[in-house]
Amino acid sequence: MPKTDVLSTRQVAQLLGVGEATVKRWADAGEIECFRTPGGHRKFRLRDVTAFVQGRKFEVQGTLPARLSSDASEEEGAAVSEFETSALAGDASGCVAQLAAHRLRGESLAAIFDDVVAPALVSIGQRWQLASLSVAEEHIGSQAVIDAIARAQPLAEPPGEPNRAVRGAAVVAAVAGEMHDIAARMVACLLRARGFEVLAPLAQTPARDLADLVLRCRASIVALSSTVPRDLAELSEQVGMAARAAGQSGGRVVLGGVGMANVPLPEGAELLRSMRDLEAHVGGARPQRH
Ligand code: B12
Repeated sequence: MPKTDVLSTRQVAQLLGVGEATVKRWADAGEIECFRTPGGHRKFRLRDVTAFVQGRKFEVQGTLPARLSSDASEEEGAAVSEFETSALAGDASGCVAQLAAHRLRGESLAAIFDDVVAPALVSIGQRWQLASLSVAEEHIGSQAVIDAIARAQPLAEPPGEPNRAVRGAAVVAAVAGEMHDIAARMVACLLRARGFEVLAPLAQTPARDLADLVLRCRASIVALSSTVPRDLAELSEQVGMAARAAGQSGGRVVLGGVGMANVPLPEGAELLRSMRDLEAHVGGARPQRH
């Protein structure tokens, strides 16, 4: 089994939203499988954690969620609607369990974000637009997704070791006026897992503040998101400021989201379409420690 499928007690605790002492108690009681390192630390296989999450403790209904696969769109649709159902029930634990199960099948978290989480949110948005969901229901769904992304951090990280940032700082934000920050949260999660020290002001970050932050932390990467189309001149100015600030410390800017589609790209900026593109951009392999 690849090492990336082994989690520490801390990571399992984060994943399940409980304290480390609780995880240790469950492990010692045999409720969740674990093994010990030569140093005596408990380690957990992702599949055992998933089995536990899907078991009685978190009351996730049914078996593993539908499989993700590019040539099985029907199953992919089922995976999306299962995720959407859990989100709309406010069941962040159920969402996490599904993310864990897809990871368990070997999907990257980036791919799961692109193929399951984002489409589930689009569907929620469509239902809200058609008034088949109330604003309150939409808010419950998006909040469950936000909670699940936070708790999914261990699924993104190469597990089993403490995360020591060695690739410099990353600033992750949604552009000025943009309240949609779920894509930015996904980006933050993935960059953190790749060894960046992430500063994430997220929603509605004013252009000037963003540029100051980029300069102050000498960001090596700045990720900006715009979920909805907005004033192109303002957007272009904001992206330009971020690119100039990043350029001063040799950093680069990556942009994403439908709202960024037509923005002119300054030097040092690149438009990415997806979380998969982001993974490819920053490289899958974790850097060497020193
Ligand atoms: C959740 C949600 C909200 C939440 C946001 C909560 C939050 N913290 O983010 C709340 C309730 C606050 C909200 C508010 C509003 N919303 Co809203 N919202 C949504 C919803 C359902 C999901 C948005 C989302 O998170 N999508 C998931 C992300 C991950 O998807 P994505 O942005 O496409 O990102 C993918 C790629 O583009 C890429 N990507 C994106 N950014 C980046 C960045 C980088 C660096 C990289 C590498 C990749 C990348 O990767 C992602 C994964 O594949 C959408 C539905 C939809 N179709 O998206 C409506 C939607 C976006 N909202 C809409 C509207 C109208 C509004 C409001 C104006 C409603 C109102 N009247 O108040 C306000 C706008 C507030 C503002 N000023 O921004 C409309 C926008 C229509 C339009 N095109 O103009 C939508 C489309 C709903 C609809 N069907 O009508 N919303």
